[in-house]
Amino acid sequence: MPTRSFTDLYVEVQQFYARQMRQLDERKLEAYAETFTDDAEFGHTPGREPARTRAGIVADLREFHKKFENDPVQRRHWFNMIDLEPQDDGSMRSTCYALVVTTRTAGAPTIAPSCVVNDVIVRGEDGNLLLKSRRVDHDQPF
Ligand code: SDN
Repeated sequence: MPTRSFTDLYVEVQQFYARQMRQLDERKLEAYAETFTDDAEFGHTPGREPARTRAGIVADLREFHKKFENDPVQRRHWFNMIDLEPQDDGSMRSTCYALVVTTRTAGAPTIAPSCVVNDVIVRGEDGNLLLKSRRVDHDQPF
């Protein structure tokens, strides 16, 4: 197993997030769910039961996106301020900021919600990074 510097890990996590969030924003929900472990837990909205397992994540995101069926929007999740804390067991805690930018055909883009993302990142058997859990906290309570 090659040893990785913190810089290597940090860049790897940035690339992981860039690919992952583009998959979500392009509504490639199966591909997005594949970036989680199969027993993962994912909560994106306070007060809503977190989704569990990859299949559960796909079903939950399908349900969530129904509200845009008659409202074609482009959503983009912008990640920044990634604070990475490697753990003794080889996992990593990652805390970062996320802004959701929504663009419609007319009008100015809206920026909401403003979130803090709490991830636990592990390495899968093939060596790729996977999320064991993701909890998204929103700055503005509903
Ligand atoms: O995957 C994420 C999300 C996310 O999936 C979100 C969803 O709706 C589906 C990573 C980082 C941040 C987020 C944030 C959200 C926001 C959430 C609620 C909403 O947009 O109204």
